This record gives sequence, C-alpha cells and structure tokens, in this order.
Amino acid sequence: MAPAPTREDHFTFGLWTIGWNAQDPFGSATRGPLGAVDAIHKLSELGAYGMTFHDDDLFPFGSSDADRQAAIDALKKACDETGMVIPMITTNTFSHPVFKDGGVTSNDRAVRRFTIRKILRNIDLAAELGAKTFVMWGGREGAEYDFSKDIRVALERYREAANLFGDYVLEKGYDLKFAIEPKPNEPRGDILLPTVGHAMAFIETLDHPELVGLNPEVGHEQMAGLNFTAGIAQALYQGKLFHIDLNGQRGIKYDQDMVFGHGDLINAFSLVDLLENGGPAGGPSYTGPRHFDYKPSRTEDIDGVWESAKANMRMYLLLKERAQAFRADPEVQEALLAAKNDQLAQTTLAEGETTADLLADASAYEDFDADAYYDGEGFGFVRIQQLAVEHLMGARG
Ligand code: ASC
Ligand code: MN
Ligand code: MN
Ligand code: MN
Repeated sequence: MAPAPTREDHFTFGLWTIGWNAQDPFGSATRGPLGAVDAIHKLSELGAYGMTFHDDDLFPFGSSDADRQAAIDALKKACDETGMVIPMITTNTFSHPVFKDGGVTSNDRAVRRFTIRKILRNIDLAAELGAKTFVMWGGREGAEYDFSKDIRVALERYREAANLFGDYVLEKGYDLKFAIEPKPNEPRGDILLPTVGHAMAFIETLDHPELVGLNPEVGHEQMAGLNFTAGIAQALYQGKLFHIDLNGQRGIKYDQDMVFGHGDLINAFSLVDLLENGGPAGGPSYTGPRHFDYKPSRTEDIDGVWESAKANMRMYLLLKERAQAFRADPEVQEALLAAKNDQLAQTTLAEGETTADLLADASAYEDFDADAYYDGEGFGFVRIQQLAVEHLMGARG
C-alpha cells in the first residue's frame, strides 16, 4: 500500500482543474463553482503541497483593482493558514474572444500589446507570491489554415514577447523562470511550438535561453503520438525540465486530461521511474513540483472531484513504489546488463582517441567482419519490458 501523500511529495494542482465546472463544447456546466480559498483548504487536507492558477481563475477577467486585490489577499491568507504554497502561476491568454487569433502572436497588434501587458502584470503577481515558475501555454497561438498567416513571422512575434519577458524579470531582479507548455492542437487547428522538441529548438533562439524551459504535459505529447517519457528524458538531458503537467490520455484524440495513470499506464510507470530514479546515483532526476493538470470528468459531482484529486496523488505514489521495487530487483539489474546497457554508458571512442585514430583502427572497419561478428544473439529487451510490467502489476512483490 502506498503511503498517504504528504507535503514532501510536492504535489500541486491547478485551481482550474478541481475548479472546472465541467462545461464542454457540447454542454453546459454540470458542477458549481469552487473558490480558491476552499480549494486551498481542501487540497491541504488531502496532503498536497501547493496550488497554481491562471490570473482569470483567481479574479475574473476585467475585475476591478479592488476585487483583484481582495482575491489575492484571501488566497495569501489561506496559504498562511495552511502552509500551502503557490510555486507556479500562468496567464489566461485564451478564453476572452479578443484572443481568438492568439495573444502574443495574434495578427492584431493591439491584441499583442494588451496580451504582453496582461502577462507582465501577472509576472509581478508571480514574484509577489513567491512563485518560481511562470508557465506559458499558448493554446490560441496558431492557425487553422496554411495561408492565413506566415508562421515564420508569428514565431518572430513569439520570440519578441519571450525576450521582453526575460528582460523584464532580469531588470526587476525576480527569481522567476519561464516554462513553455507545448501542445499540438486544440483549441487551434495547429498550435505553434507543438511538441517538446519544437519548443526546445525555439528556446535556443532566445536572448536568454537559460531563463526559459519547458512545462510538458503528458496528454499533449501523446496527442501527437509521441512517447512522453522519451520526450521528458531529452528535456532533462538538455536541462529544460522546469515544470511538469501530469495527467492521463488515451491515444491520439481530443485532450482528455484524465487522472494521471488512467491513460497509458505503462508510460506513466516509466515516467515516474525516470523522475524518481533516473537521476545521478539512482536518485530523483527532477525535484520540482509534481503538478496535476487534469479535468475531473464531467460525470462527477464535487465528491467525485476530490476522489479524482486523491486518485492522481495515489497513482503517482503507487507507481513510485513499484518503480523502486523494479530498480531494486536483482533480476532486472541482470537483464539490463545482459542487454548491454553498460556498453551504452561507455563512450564510443576511447578517451583521447581521435577520429584519425578511429580511421587508423582496422579492427573497427577493414577487419570488422559484420557477418562473422553477428552471432544472432538477441538483446533481451522484451524480457526487461515484461519484468517492468510484472512489477507494475504487483506480480513480483
Ligand atoms: C494551462 C495548461 C493547460 C491549459 C488548460 C486550460 O495553463 O497547462 O494545459 O492551460 O489546462 O484549460
Ligand atoms: Mn537581455
Ligand atoms: Mn491537456
Ligand atoms: Mn497543462
């Protein structure tokens, strides 16, 4: 049995997740509103570490300064009372109709200027609340039609905005980094920076790439048919995993935002194994919040909302327990070695060996008889996968 969640597990939830009233494109809300203060208290009771929000989740778009401040003060008070923190905040640049062609990349220049102001105001709030990560999900940054805008020019506007935000936090001396959240489509037909790979390449073009990383979401990569764990491994390898959105998705379809592990369970298992055991000396490879960005299904009432919140944390902890057992199993260690993972860890050229040395090494090529070398022996990868799945199923203790 997995232990109950505690603050040390660093589980966080978006206010828009548990607070979703379940309105979808085909039907009206099935649940009532949930206030930020109630959400903080209930999440704290369940063992979460913190909460995140879009500006408009906390104070509706167009709120007066006084109403906005009252909502912020109430949130701060709830955090003080519970010990909950706000480690990340993000900006809604997608709900209001003015954002129908995007925010920072809208063809309409006045909309872009308004969007940058809305985000700057929210960056100030992030710093005020002690958030360390500022997520940018550009859900409306994109198009439906290939001829409606020049993608290269739109990317240049994205870059202009990202550079401006970077300069702003440097000027202000804020301890805040940006995390771009890729998504391939929905609500736009095609969204700019659709995958982890596209976003990482874009970040390298910025004036301050060190300030900008990623907030990948499980389901978003899976909507593109990609292996989420493999994408996270590359993001970690390139030092760009600044934050993560955990949820569940079943294949290439609309964005399901299910409970973590309720989609591709085996991929969720390899993800938790990577996050928890994939670091140096088998420790964590990622130490930031374990943030759930899911939507409690429209069929659920408020009790079901809290059951689903608990389910996210429980799935993570169960998978963490299974991943520890997998790594500790001597048969797994033996199978990984039998599959030559020790050789993969060796450099291909010896230390100090040059390309000229390799070219001079007849045993590497001229005398390498591939037919003779190939002995038909398999790598045993299926056995490793079977061991993993058996651990996942609790079949190996
Ligand atoms: C975000 C984020 C998403 C979207 C979505 C809004 O900030 O991470 O995936 O907004 O949850 O409904
Ligand atoms: Mn600069
Ligand atoms: Mn999603
Ligand atoms: Mn998300």
